[in-house]
Amino acid sequence: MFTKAIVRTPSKSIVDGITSANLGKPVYEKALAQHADYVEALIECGLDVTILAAEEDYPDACFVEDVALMTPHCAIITNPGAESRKGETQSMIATVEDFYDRVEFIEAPGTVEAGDIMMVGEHYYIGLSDRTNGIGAMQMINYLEKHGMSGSTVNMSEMLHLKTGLSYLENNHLLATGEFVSKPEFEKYDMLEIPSEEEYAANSVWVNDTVLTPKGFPQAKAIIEKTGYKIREIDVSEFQKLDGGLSCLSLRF
Ligand code: CIR
Repeated sequence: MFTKAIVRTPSKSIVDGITSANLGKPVYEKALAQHADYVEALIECGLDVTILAAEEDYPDACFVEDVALMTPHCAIITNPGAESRKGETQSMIATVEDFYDRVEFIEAPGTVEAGDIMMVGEHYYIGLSDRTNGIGAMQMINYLEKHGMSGSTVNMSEMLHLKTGLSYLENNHLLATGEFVSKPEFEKYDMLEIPSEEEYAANSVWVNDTVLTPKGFPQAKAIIEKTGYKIREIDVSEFQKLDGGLSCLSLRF
């Protein structure tokens, strides 16, 4: 069960966020409205939501998931691989310290963006992406082990982050698309394969037996419905324009 979440209000500078999508620039006012509905959905799931102020200097700062890993035993502040995102950690430190006594830090030359980290119970899968390197992943695994958990790396080559194409929905359910469908390390899970035309919805989020999923992906919705969870759709089109999925918009713990 999660009890809390941290989000950050999108800034006007969101129009300058990093993107590889060819979907145009996000519309600030629409992003704000969609973000408010996202917060509402987290509240509906029973979470206390801390809403951090927008940071104009960091266009991607609303994607808070990438700058910290919140575990039941400690928090780890990351060192984002994207140059323009490194400074996002500064203001997150104080917030995380409000909730955790034990806070660890990924140090250069290690880089980690926590969108590359998928929690399955006490084990954490860490994708080796363009944003998360081997040194960062090893630091992360050392911290996890220090605090009684475990981690392992996953090679990947197609997606931005591990959770761009993979979401653990508890009870052994694993939502997957693209390169992750055939990875041997995920064979033990009940794989719910999302077809490539709806791959964006492979980034969905389990929150206390509700699955938050992006609006507009009917095949994915039908697949997730098979798990028996309640589904809450959220329109996140403006964040999709920046390669951001549902999970990226919050830290849940
Ligand atoms: C970026 O490229 O860093 C942002 N535009 C999107 C980050 C999405 N975060 C995530 O998948 N965890």
